[in-house]
Amino acid sequence: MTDRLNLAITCFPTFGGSGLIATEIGLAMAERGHRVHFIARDVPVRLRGTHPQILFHEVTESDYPALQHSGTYPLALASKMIEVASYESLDILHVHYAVPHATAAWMAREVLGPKAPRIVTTLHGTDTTLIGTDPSYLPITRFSILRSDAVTVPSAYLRRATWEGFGIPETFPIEVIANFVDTVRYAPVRSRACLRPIFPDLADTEPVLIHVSNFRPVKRIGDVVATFAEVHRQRPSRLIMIGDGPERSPAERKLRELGLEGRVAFLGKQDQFVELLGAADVFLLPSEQESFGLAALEALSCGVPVVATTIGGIPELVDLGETGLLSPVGDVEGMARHVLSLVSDRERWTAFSRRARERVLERFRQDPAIDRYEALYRRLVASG
Ligand code: GMT
Repeated sequence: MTDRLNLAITCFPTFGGSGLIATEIGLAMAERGHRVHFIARDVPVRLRGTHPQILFHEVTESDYPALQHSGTYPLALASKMIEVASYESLDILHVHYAVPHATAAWMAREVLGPKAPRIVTTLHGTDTTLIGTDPSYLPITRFSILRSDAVTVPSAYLRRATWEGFGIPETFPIEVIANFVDTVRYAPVRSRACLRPIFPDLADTEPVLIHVSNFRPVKRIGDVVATFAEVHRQRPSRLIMIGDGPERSPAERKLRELGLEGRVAFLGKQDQFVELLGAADVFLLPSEQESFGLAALEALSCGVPVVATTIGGIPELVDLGETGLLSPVGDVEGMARHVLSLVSDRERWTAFSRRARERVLERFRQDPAIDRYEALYRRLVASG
């Protein structure tokens, strides 16, 4: 076993939490001297700068008319994995998402035979709780999980959901490695200066709520709007919406109907929003499902309390009554009450904010998580 690992990472290159975590793992491994190959459709959004230890391999699909709409991405990806693994003697292929990435990795391994790298699959939730348990994908998702050399998940909730949702025995090892955050970049700053260009008439006393997501139905954007409307009815407030997706237009329409458009800023997809996050008073996440809630972790790291739903992995991230407040899915009034209880009591808010930062430093720092991934890679390579 050489000291330097030759690692390939496959993820979706978009703003989704899975792609962000995969990219940070790759960047951190390169910093530790390993050689890192990203095999993806496009350069991942957070793959910033150039690094001599990082190489990018683009997956390109055929545009041959007969193949259109036939879902050739997994095949093109598997072919690229085979190519990279043969040319570069990969030790590890770390894929994020069971379907189709772990499936493509399995196909590549079948072709490569004994020279194949070890496959690590990280499940993120969307791939299993939302897509993978759909009967049209269940057998192949289950198979791809079981054929991985190691499987990791970001929360104990997702481990249980995977065992139960796929009928996998609990003796099948799934390692929980919680998602992490760069606590230097995501640090409490609390300057409202960055809010002025967005809300020029913002009063110092007005609370600012923030929501960050992909605006998919699972995020219940309607509940973000309804919670904000109720908070604003009782105390004039502002809302910043970061991200984009199918639920954005209905939300903008609803806010116009309510006459609240001047109170809410839709900023679309943004990568650098840490200042805004730090300037906000409460992070709102009323999701129906969330294996972890990475954006909420980033908020906590900036010392911003979270008001969210009691689902999935959120209770593992938010300490109820200490760093945030949780309600059942759809309980808009409860969430509005929680927001008001924080923004109307400065002492309480400050205690939540201080503890949020402390808990993140205790449990969700990047280095210990990267240590665990590195140890896992080394264990797999050693067991050979
Ligand atoms: O739902 C999202 O925010 C996107 C999505 C993804 O697949 O990229 O997120 C999933 O993975 C994130 C990173 O592990 C988690 O923080 C999210 O909770 C998870 N989403 C769901 O479980 C619905």
